Amino acid sequence: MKAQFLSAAAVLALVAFGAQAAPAQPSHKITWDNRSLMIDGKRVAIWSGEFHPFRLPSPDLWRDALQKMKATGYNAVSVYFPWDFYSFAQGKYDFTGVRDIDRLFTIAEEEGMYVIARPGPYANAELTRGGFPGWLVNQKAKARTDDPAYLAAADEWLSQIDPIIARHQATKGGSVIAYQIENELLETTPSHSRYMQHLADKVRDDGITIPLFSNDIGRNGYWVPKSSKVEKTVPGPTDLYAWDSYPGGPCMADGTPGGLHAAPDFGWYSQGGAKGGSSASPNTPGFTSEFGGGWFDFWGSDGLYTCLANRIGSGYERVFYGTNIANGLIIHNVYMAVGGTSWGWLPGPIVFTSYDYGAGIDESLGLRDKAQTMKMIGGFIAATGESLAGMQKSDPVASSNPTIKLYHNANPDDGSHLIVAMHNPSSAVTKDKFSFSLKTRDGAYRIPAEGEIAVNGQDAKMLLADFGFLGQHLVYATSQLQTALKTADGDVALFYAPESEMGEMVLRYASAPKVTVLAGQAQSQFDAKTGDLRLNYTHSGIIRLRIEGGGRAPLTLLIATTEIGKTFWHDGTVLVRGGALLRKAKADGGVLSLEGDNTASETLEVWASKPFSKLTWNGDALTLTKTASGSVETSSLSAPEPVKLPDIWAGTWRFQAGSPEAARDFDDSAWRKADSKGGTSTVKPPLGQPTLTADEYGFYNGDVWYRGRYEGTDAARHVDLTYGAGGAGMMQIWLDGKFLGQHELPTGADRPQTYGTVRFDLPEWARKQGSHVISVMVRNNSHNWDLQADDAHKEGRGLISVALAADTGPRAAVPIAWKIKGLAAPVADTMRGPLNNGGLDGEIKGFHLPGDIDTSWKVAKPDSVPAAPGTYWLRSHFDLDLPNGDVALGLVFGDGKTLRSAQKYRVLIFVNGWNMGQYIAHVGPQRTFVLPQGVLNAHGANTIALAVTSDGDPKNKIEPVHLTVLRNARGGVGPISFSTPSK
Ligand code: IPT
Repeated sequence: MKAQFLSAAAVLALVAFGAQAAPAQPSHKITWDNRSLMIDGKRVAIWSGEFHPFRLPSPDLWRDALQKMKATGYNAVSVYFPWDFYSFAQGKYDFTGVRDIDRLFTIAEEEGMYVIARPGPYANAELTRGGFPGWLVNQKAKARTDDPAYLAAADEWLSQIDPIIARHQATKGGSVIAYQIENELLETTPSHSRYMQHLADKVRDDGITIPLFSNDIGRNGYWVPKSSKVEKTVPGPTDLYAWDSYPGGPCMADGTPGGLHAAPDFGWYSQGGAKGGSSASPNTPGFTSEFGGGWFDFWGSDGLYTCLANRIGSGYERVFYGTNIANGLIIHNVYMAVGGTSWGWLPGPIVFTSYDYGAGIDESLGLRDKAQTMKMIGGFIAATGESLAGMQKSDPVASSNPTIKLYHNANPDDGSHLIVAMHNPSSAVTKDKFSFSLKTRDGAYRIPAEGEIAVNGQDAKMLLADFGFLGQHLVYATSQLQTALKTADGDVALFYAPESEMGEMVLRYASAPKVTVLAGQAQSQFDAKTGDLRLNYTHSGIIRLRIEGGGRAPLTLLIATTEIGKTFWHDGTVLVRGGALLRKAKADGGVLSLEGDNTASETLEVWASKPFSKLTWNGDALTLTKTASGSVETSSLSAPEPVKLPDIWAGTWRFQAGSPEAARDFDDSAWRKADSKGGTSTVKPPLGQPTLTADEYGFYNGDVWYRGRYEGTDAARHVDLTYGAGGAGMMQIWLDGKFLGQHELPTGADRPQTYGTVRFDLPEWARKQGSHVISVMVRNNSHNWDLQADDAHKEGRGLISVALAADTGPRAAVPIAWKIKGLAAPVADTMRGPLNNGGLDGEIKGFHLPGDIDTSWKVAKPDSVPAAPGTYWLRSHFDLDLPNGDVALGLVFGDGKTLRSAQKYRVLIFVNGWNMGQYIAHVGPQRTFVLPQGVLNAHGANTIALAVTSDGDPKNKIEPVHLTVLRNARGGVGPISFSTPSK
């Protein structure tokens, strides 16, 4: 029933549940049953979060992201590898710099994180073409089928990426534990089945020996392992069955939260019958390969990320992820754990630049409150380890109050019990109290013996019974376990519950132990008959107890409020209260070196598994005072130094016009003729017209220009255009150098229009005989993704059709001879890659790059530059000298608050040559653009170049821009290399 995989991983088996180093071992196995994965026979819960390195063009910060994930409770990271990010052209791939995924895997290994690899070939992920490379759009073969041409292309990609994954898989000493083939393939015809089989065969041929799975688009029972043999499911070439779900409830377009949803039972407690969940694949562990950790936001919304971060926030995490844990979904990936930036032309047509996602770790890599909650849930998972991963559904346990439902699981191997308590339905937010009766090996109990347990608001509780930890034995507790640590001075355990709730905890001893209340208030009583020591207390601050004797190692119990629990950091070797982040702890010869971040001058309280007499924080020695709790209190940490930012708006700006292609006599002799009759676009020109779409000519990303010549005729009174431009895309048109106008695709819905039709009237003189030139610029806001597997990514971009028309009657069959210009693939900029630029004149000339290209440009006040329709460029240079640490900056347009401006214009933002996004003033909602260090030179010169596009009306001038500090913490991941060459 289960496959076995040999591996040579050394560190892997332990990274999840503690950082004790182990000797390297020659080989490891990944196995599984219907409860969990096992690594070397040891059960593990895979508590994973999604992170997109391609959405963070600063590889040194990948380590920052992974350290923050680990510190907030994750033991695994799931990563898409979008094909187009790595493919410059057919047959041409690059894995250097921001595409150096070998480095990503190495960082994951060094940081002790398991990896789930998702190389597609299809990704989705709100990316242009769902991650398909531009050149694939020109393939006639239907994508994601077994058409040989498509399979050959997919194989080309897998041949590139698989060897990198293969050498980092757990079975070869790396940390990659699972491999996803395809993504959400909802077509299940024989052709699609053969395609899936082909992928699996290819991946195995490439030396991948870790378990394979796919990501079912919901719990449909698609692509379940063939051995499952469950009726109505679709078998696939998989080892594990996995699916995604986003059940959290929406935020409305106006930024207010929609109604609360109840958490669905997707596993052991599902009423779903044959299909789905564990029942669809009875021999494999519950596995959700994407479970909502936020959602994306769209052009023209009212700005949803703050709402999403709260709606899919701490309460949601406890209720929904708690329900998942109760349901046995023990391979669990939160999408997204870390927000990102869809820089350049990465974003799919719906989304704007920020892919913050309302994630726990925001786009700038700051920790939201919900990340602190994840730290507590992850701490629970780490502390319960094999017990939790070995649980099964157990007998129903009745709640004394029907407004509360209880899930009851138990581990048949070690006898431990898990009760997950929440409202019934779980969408309720009332305050309810309950008790329950439970029989364990320790006896039969009414829990709690005194009073009741509360669930207040959107919350859930994961409670343990008959649970052994360290050398202690927990009979039960109504407070939740956050972490436990063995120290030289005895054991330490941290429990929590919301402020002012009653708590009860029973521990088992051979004889009466001595109980000392060190801080706060708690009552204890010992029952000599059972050996039960019962503690009763009300959660307030931190209650500290020291329990000695009774046949066990001394135990320091810390019982905190939930809010105070969030201030603790733990990594299996230390427990630290205070600080903004704990990155690393190293104990060596009595010196404990801590690395982490702090945003203020504060003290730390520290417990450690190894004795120490000296303690450093980021290398600074601190003085220590012993406490009665077996910890030390440190002297104050140094506060971060203030960040001094230049006022870039007040700096020197230089100006250059940027739409020379509009001029009647512009020399387009080097442009390609657009006269193809073929093409793969799903939208076609009328019969007789040439194919104008940009892909047909090898221009896949960004802006594209057309020039068409025709002979004047009285019938040419209007020009009708159909163009494809993605969400919030636009076009501008000139006749003989005169601006006729522009058109923008409507926005404000999360399924925007991606192509449109528009008519412009032609001036009187255009009807005159003689040659006329139409110039058109199309701002291509990317290709559709292919979620439905219907080749939607092939919908054409650029011009689709153009016809001259008379006032009435049929369109004039006036031939137009077209030429086209974009940025041809493969791009010359191999550092920034194929998605950084389009075909603006300034992009081709390098106006966006750092260096001194602008020395001959006119100095201008940026908001008073000569107004002309089209695009103009503004450039400025500024120096930075940021304090070392975790310092994140953003670029803000206007006041940073107004959702949409009265001014109508859009800007491509280039920082040191990197296209860090698109600002559309009147569409919104994004006004602050995250600029990571690495793209920014934190200690030296920086160049900003703005390509501003408008109709030239002076009232549509650019708003002031300024830099802003998004976060300033002392500490950080270390120096971030700035490797942009000066040109
Ligand atoms: C699912 C995709 O697998 C993922 O790539 C991403 O698009 C995500 O959702 C949404 O952010 S799509 C599914 C919700 C239909």
